[in-house]
Amino acid sequence: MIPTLVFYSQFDSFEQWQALLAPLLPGIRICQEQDVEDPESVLYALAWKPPQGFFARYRNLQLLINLGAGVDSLVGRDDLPAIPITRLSDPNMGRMMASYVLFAVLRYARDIPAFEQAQRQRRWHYLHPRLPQSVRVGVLGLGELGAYAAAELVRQGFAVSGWSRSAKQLEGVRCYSGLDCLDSFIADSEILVVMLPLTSETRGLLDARRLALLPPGSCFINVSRGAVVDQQALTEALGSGRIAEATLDVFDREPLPPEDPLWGMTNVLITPHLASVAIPESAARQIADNILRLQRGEAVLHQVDPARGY
Ligand code: NDP
Ligand code: OXD
Repeated sequence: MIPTLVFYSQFDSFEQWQALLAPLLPGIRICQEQDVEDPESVLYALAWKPPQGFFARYRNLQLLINLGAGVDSLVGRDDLPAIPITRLSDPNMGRMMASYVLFAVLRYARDIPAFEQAQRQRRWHYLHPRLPQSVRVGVLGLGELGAYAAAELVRQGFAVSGWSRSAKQLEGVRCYSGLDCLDSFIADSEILVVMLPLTSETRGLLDARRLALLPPGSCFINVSRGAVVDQQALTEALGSGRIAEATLDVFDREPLPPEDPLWGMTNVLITPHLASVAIPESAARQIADNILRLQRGEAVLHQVDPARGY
């Protein structure tokens, strides 16, 4: 029986991943679900958002590698045995995410939406630039990607605060932790960036009450998961202008349905869930290394804690 790695993703190129992984994993067959010859031979899975039931026939699965950072689609499923689940941990993915966040924050800090609107009206609209240190940016979630983005914002001179579950020390970032200080953290953020994983604790965390704590005229950026936010309450706050602007990469339903009111809002910038993506050229090596570690009986790296949810 040839050990097999089964691949699943609707967004990533199987051929590209196979071409990079095959030389690193001699002796392992790499294929997609439809090409699995013997389900019993599948020991490893490399998957992004596989449908429910996907794993049921792979009874010998030993390792599940998430083809991304957030594992919310993999934890708490009933088709998976209790095997290690790892995530991608790739500095290039961090850089890609940080560039998106930086772009979105700079766009607001430099009043670009106001100039875009003025241009459409052929209007010369002078707004004196603010100094970055006068702009308070709050980053919810200081994990691999959140900390990277916060560091880039610090480098640009913004007044950056960060919030996480456990207490942290990050250079240039005022760090807060725990639910007790969440309300005051939100109330102090002129630009709020959501970088939390979706877990049972964070689902709906930014509800109508908490969104109402944002300072009037604030800007909102969500690059984590749509379900961390009450999307209807967010839409209402954007409609009333209480939240002035939003950059949204993630939604509670994806693709965002054509009839969703967010599409028609001129104060909302929508991107289709691509703030950062898995990068085969830089992540293939760590995926192969983890499989080889498992084969040698060593602990795998970048393992998530299913009980914690990230
Ligand atoms: P990590 O798992 O590395 O870090 C998560 C952070 O959130 C940690 O700082 C953690 O705190 C904090 N956190 C988790 N639960 C809570 C809680 N209940 N209360 C307070 N803080 C909490 O995640 P990453 O930074 O790598 O990624 C964040 C998310 O970004 C991913 O889970 C994914 O959903 C999303 N993502 C989106 C992409 C996109 O294209 N839009 C691309 C990649 C990721 P602590 O440090 O104390 O554990
Ligand atoms: C991820 C994502 O979590 O792309 O990696 O959303």
